[in-house]
Parts: sequence; C-alpha cells; structure tokens
Amino acid sequence: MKFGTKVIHAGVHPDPSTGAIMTPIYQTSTYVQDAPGKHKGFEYARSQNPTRKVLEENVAALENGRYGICFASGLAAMDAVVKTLKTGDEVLAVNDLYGGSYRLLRRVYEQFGIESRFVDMTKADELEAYITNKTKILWVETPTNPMLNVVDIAAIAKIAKARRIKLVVDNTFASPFLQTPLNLGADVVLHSATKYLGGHSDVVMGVLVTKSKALADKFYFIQNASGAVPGPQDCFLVLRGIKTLHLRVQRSCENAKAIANFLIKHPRVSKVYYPGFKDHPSHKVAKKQMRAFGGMVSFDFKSNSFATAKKVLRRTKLFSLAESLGGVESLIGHPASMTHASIPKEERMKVGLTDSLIRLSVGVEDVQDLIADLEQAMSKI
Ligand code: P1T
Repeated sequence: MKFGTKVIHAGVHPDPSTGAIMTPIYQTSTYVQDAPGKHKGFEYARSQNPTRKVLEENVAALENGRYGICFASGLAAMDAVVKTLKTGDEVLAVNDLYGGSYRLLRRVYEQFGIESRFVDMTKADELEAYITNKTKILWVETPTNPMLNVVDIAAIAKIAKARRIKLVVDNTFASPFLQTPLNLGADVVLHSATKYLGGHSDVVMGVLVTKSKALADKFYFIQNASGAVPGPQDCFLVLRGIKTLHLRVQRSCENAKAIANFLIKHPRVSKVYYPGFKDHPSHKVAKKQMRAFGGMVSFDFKSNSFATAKKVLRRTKLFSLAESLGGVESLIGHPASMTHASIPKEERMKVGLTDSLIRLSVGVEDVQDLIADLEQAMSKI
C-alpha cells in the first residue's frame, strides 16, 4: 500500500457489530469476561482498548514498523523509552532538542543515576568519540527543534548497530510522510502525536513504533505498568487527523518553502533556518532522507534583539502566538521563553538559540495571506 492509502486504511476495519465505517470510541474502563481468564482479548482499559489498538496498528504501518504503542503524551512515550534503562546507563542525545525532552533527561532521570550527554550529531563521523560502554541509547531528533538541523539517520544507525546501542529517532518534526527512520536503521521511532499526526491542535498524545518484538514487549509492559495511556476519544481524534496527514504535510511544506524564501529577502532578517535551502549545512542529507523539507521555519534578526522579536510576536494576526506545532493553523513561537525555557541559556546559545530567534509552524492556509501577515508584523521593526 502507498502512503496515501495507508493513512486511511491501514489497521482500520468497519466495526464488525454494526458496519460503522469509522472506528468506534470504546468509552469503557473494563470488559465483561465469560469466566476468569476467558475474555475477548480485552481485560481492562489501561491494558487494552479497541480504539487505541486500531490507532497503534495504523501508526505502526505508516512508519513501516510492526508494533505501535500509544502514550498519554510525547513525553510519556519518551519516558517509557528511558524507563527501559537502569542506573549507570547513559543516553547520548542530539544537542538541539525539544526543551521538555532535555528536561526529562536532565531533571528527572539524572536523579536516578541515568546520565545524558548532548552532542552535535550532524557530524556523524565525530560521534564515535563520545560513546562509552555505558551508552545504551542514541537519541536523535531530526529535523531538530527549533534549529532545524538534520541528522543523517542511516549514518548514525550504522554506528549504533556496530556498538549494539539502540537508536531512537523522534520523528515529530518530519512526520512519517516525509521520512521513515526504521527503514534507515533506527530501532524506535517516537512521535508527539500532538503535532502532525493529530494535526488539529486538539489532542496531546505520544506514540512509539518499532519492528522489534523484544522492544515492543518492554514498551507494552511499561504502558500497562506505569499507565500513561491516552483516552479512547483522543485515539479517535488522532485516527481522524491521520486520514489527511499526507495532504496537510504536503501543503505545509509548500507554504513553508514560500515563507522561507520571503524571510531570507527581508532586510531585518539575519538568518533563516530551513533545510530546503541549498546552503543549509545539512541540505544534502535532508534531500536524501526526506520527501520534502518540512513545515517548520526558524529565523533571527540582524538586531539580535528580544525587543524586535517581541514586536513581531505580538503583531501577527494569522500566526497565533503559542507553543506546539503541526496543526492546520499557523503558529509563531519564541523558543527561548516558551518551548525551550527549561534549557540553560549557555546551552541554548551554543546551538544558536538566541533570545531573538522566532519559530514558525506553517499551517495549511493560503500562503499569500500568511506572507502578508508576516509582512505587516515586520514592517515597522
Ligand atoms: O507535548 P508532547 O506531546 O508531550 O510531546 C513532546 C515533544 C516531543 N518531541 C518533540 C520533537 C516535540 O516538539 C515535543 C513537543 N513540542 C512542543 C510542544 C513544541 O512546541 O515544540
């Protein structure tokens, strides 16, 4: 099946009792058993839910994996991955990643003796030097949040395999329409389904996908044992959102390209971070591993001033000032004070995440209107 067919049909079947074409929302906490241990595969809704099961099968198919495991948020999904480690193990993570992911590794897991180090993974050939015999997970985001660096998944996967380390790729920014990391050698894919999968800014959810039965069993165990599961209504909403994933992401990518081209010509703009530009340091890798360059664009000002950024952040009308991304509506954000506020300033500055950096999540509106909105917001700065 091709991608546009999978989003609608993979794992989805008409309801056997009524023929309902849409997956029902099984709003139940438990299931009646015929006799102790004699049931229809569903015992208790933390452990199994039919709406969730359909979504898990659907996302697994989109990522070309075998197992999908849903969690109450993207961070709950990440938490489940880190919970497979033990004291003394170490995570080697990309040095530019979502602030909440950084916070989970640093502020939660370091107190249990699971240390993390953050390195520039765009230089795959230098990665080997950072690996120790404690390193158990390589944690990659690509494109990264918010600097839009692109990591060569196949190159990192080769190193991970040789050293018997698990490679986890947070595929939230790309979505499975643009890249499928399991095909490139990753062991686990993570999504904040809150973003492109859901696509309508109405759900918080996370998903893990893997081909490995051994890893899937660990994740199912943690899903049930820790209990950070999504509700059935949210599973329904993400299933519905996914049906148009390819159309939405395609349009966002086209719009983002036009906006990046507008911004790069703007007299007040110093830098535009967009992997679709030929002079982006990882453009070649992006071209090789992604179908298109994504719907996210970050940019900075020649003034390097927070005051300038603040003016723009206040003035846009169609771009709403908000955290999150990947919805049909365009959002504008200030990573330093919003999504990445939990990263110390010295760490942020090392990757170029300044106080004047603005991040755009480009939606599916008419791009002329989006450009006009940015033009008016940036006209008097
Ligand atoms: O918000 P949640 O569903 O828990 O997902 C966390 C998460 C994980 N990975 C990436 C790459 C993310 O961007 C996020 C959440 N990010 C935002 C809320 C944001 O605005 O960047």
